Amino acid sequence: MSITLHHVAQARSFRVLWALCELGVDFTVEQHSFFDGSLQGEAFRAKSPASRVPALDLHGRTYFESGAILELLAETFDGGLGRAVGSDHRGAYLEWLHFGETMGQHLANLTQHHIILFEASMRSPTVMRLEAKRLAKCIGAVVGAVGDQAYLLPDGFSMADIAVGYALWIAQRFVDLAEIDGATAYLDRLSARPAFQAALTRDGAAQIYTQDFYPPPPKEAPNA
Ligand SMILES: N[C@@H](CCC(=O)N[C@@H](CS)C(=O)NCC(=O)O)C(=O)O
Repeated sequence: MSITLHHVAQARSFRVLWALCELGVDFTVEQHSFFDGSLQGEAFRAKSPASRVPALDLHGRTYFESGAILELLAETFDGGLGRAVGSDHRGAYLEWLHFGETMGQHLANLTQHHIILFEASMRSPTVMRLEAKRLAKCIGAVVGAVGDQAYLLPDGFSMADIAVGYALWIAQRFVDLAEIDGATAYLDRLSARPAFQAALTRDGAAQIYTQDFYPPPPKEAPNA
């Protein structure tokens, strides 16, 4: 049975792209765009009810929600990327896998304010600064959990690293990782994985982030 990933370059569907590369399964990538209206049509809404990516056609059914898809892939394919019910690190595995979306909410707000809301009057400098700080705090939590380990869990790489690692890969555009001990080293370790590099070759042309860094707006001096 065929596997098709519905993907927008740089979007959360990259998590699934990376996971499929880690698992070494055959799949097709169907590239979509946020700007041509195709995600808003009925055909795509039948795959993903809020017209979001990722959607994954897998063995005759379509799934949405990147975290759920990562869990499902870990349960469907051998690869040791999940942690079974009752196993030692199951709780931490689920916590960090879903923490990817705690980071995701800050990324979504930052993306909206820096990129989507293109007129200055639409943007809130306060939100931009606050969300960058909140995201930095999340990154601190992640590297605190990694500590001296290579990855989030003591028994090695898992889907949790993919969920959080994607968020960290995008987060470097809004937060200076050099200011958070261990953050660059963890991201370097993740992005050096052959499957991450393979996923990058299938990601497609940048659609969302065209700058390497989007600095938070400076605080205005009082009485300015
Ligand atoms: N929690 C969902 C979020 C999916 C999501 O919001 N995807 C974004 C791309 S990163 C999207 O498709 N946005 C289109 C829109 O908001 O209309 C997941 O992890 O799959």
